[in-house]
Amino acid sequence: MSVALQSGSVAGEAAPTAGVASRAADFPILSRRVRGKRLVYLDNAATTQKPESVIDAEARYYRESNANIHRGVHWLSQHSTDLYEESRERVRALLNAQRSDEIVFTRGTTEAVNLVANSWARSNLKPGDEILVTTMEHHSNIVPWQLACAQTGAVLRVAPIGDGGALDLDAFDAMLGARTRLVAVAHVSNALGTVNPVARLVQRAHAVGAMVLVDGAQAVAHTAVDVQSIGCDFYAFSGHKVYGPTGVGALYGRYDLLQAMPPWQGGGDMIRTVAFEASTWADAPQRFEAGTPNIAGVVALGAAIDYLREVGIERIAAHEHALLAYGTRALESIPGLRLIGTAPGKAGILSFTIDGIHPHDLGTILDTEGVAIRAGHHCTMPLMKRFGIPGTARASLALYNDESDVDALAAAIRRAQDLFDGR
Ligand code: 7TS
Repeated sequence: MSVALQSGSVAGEAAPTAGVASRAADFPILSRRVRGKRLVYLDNAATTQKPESVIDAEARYYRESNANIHRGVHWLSQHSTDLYEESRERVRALLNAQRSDEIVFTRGTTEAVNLVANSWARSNLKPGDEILVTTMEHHSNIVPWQLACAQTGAVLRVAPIGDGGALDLDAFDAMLGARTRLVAVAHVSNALGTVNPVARLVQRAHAVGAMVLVDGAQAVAHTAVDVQSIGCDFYAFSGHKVYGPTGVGALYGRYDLLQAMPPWQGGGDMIRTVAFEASTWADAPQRFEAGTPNIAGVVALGAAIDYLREVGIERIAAHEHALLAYGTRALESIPGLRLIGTAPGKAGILSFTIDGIHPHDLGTILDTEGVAIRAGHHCTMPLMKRFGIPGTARASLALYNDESDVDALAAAIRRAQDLFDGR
């Protein structure tokens, strides 16, 4: 993958994003071939590839540092605990949380949302209370709330979106009221790329006394996140979408809230005392980290955060925005292609349908060309219903993509169209 230079740069002056895509060299998998072709990896919203430094960190942990944490008196256990807790501090810094004990390690975004649904929602909601989500939510920010509603008698409400895929802010405001106890909203939509104005939504929600959980799964690798300036009560993300390993992620929660919440899973490490009569709980965040966690994953997530900061999140964002503009122009020039999700300021996601070709067929044909995209409902079935379609084809960008990847995508789509025309 060549270095993508941005148009508009002054001669002799490096464009702010120059060199970002050249970091593709840091990702071993990107040099492999797939089906005899160069791998063009455009499924980054599903999971990102991992740089050598992250792969190394996980392997090095097992080679040099492996021991269980928080309970050992021996040196290795203390060392392992230090590495684990250093990653908590890295996540704190990444999200600009006030304190590291506002960071709970989880298996990922899904588990983080389930934690809040099982702990906060089950202990705070009563019949008639409302949880407000939006039409564009991922299933993992819908189903846990449906379960919590079934358990508490609370009601799930849904703020609509416009045809371009932007949240209808007036409708959102109108749906907030004295019954609204929680707003759960994506920072960035995985199927549309829409970036929600989360700070504004938080302001309005707080004005009626509602808590706000932001699903940051698609945001953290693509934009700087500051939970203090957003003002949210909870923020969730997954390690594997930020160049880190699978099976690890984090929940940010305001400390006073976490400290007032009951545990949702019991076991070792989350207790203060255990007796058969009654047990007492550790403080947050340990209260929510029952059992041996994914220690190696947490350590490698720390390495992924180091990597993000080294490349520079602002540079990554600028690079992806420029590439999105390039990709939008390339796809718009293809006859019969309809972009789904055209909200202003959207993130690096190109979701589309093609007249006469089912998204799954398109995905399969593109795969034969080495172009990896995703096809289907993207775990947003209600959103697909809103657009009256079964699914889309989706190309999603990361820091290592460049114009040659987008060109390969466009060329492969045109070849698929030729194939279908010639049936
Ligand atoms: N929220 C959003 C907005 C997501 O995009 C995803 C995963 C999740 C939550 C769940 O994250 P997990 O790491 O806990 O699974 N999105 C996708 C996707 O778009 N394609 O595959 C997974």
